[in-house]
Amino acid sequence: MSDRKTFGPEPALPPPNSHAMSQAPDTESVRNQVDAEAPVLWLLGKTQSGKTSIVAEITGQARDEVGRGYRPMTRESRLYSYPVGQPVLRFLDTRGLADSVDEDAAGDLEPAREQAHLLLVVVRVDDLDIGELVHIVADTRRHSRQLPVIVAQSCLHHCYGAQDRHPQPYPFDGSDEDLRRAGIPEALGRALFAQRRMFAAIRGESPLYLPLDFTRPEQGIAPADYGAERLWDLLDQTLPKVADRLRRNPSDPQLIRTKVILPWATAAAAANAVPVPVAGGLASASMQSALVVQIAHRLGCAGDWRQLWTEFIGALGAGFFASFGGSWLAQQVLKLELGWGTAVVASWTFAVTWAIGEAALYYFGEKAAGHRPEPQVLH
Ligand SMILES: Nc1nc2c(ncn2[C@@H]2O[C@H](COP(=O)(O)OP(=O)(O)OP(=O)(O)O)[C@@H](O)[C@H]2O)c(=O)[nH]1
Ligand SMILES: [Mg+2]
Repeated sequence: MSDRKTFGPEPALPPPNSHAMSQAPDTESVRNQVDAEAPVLWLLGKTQSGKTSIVAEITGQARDEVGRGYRPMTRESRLYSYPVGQPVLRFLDTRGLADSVDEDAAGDLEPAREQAHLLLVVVRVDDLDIGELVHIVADTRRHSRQLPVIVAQSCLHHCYGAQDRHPQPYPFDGSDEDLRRAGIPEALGRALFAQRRMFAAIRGESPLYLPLDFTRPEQGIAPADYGAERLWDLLDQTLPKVADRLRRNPSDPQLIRTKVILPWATAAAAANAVPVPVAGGLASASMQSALVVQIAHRLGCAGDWRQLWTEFIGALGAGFFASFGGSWLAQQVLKLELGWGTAVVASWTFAVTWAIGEAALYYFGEKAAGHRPEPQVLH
């Protein structure tokens, strides 16, 4: 491993005047050695397929590097250590392959191959023009027979109709059954299958498949980290020693706000989906019920959809809507420092959906902690 080439931005030596310079040299060399031993996850895919979005989702780094369209974003390979300072895993984000043969990106392949302990191939689920990519994966496997390969099939909603939403709970396990899961649009099943068939000829163990949709909150496709749990499970499976030490707490309230409440509130506002308790009745499939049930599950409260929603609405009561005011809302959203969203965020449906999310966070958070939620806090 010592002759492996390395990429930026992790400097091999500390910058002048840094705190690290003042440490004893042997401490520093031990640290460098630990850094160098953390396994490398190599992200490979065409440009704008979602590689950097995966790094950002797991590490919280590289958010500024996520692209906004079809322009190639990541211009050179970068190695991200995670967690910073005491890395147990490193992400090698390589330049995206262009649609036409790309000499420059090809130059990155050899050093990446030498470094990788796990290959994560990223393909947009509706892209079948992936012959060159499959060829590179096959070639890599010829060199490293044992290298585990995960194929992330991203941007699932590209195969959805206007009314379709992500099936919940996440139904995919990477087997052929994925192609006919209840609740998935037929077009998605066909696309998943067509891509997997292209990877089937690769030598050695079959790749592990991971359908996912990592969106920016303002896209309003909820949840914004669809498939993240499955990604963690696959890391557990392929890198069992490190995954345990990496997993972020899925019940962290701030994470729930950005990954669950914000996208659902945006989606509800865009569809002008009036909350069911206001419209009257207890329909089982409103956007707000999906939001509440997801929060309950994330916080570790078991129960089926109807049971959790009914319980929550009962606890909320009419007083919630009677006393609802919007002034706190702007503060909550501003706290997230998203720097976007005006019209949608200002709408009443957004505000009330957000408030329902906050209430669910409190209610199920208290329950999960073994406390009795206080009704007056909800009103
Ligand atoms: N809907 C959806 N959008 C995604 C997904 N992954 C990435 N995107 C979006 O696609 C665009 C490109 O994402 P990046 O993560 O920058 O893609 P990349 O593969 O790193 O791109 P390059 O650096 O150009 O090679 C961004 O607008 C992302 O928000 C996904 O799973 N679903
Ligand atoms: Mg990128």
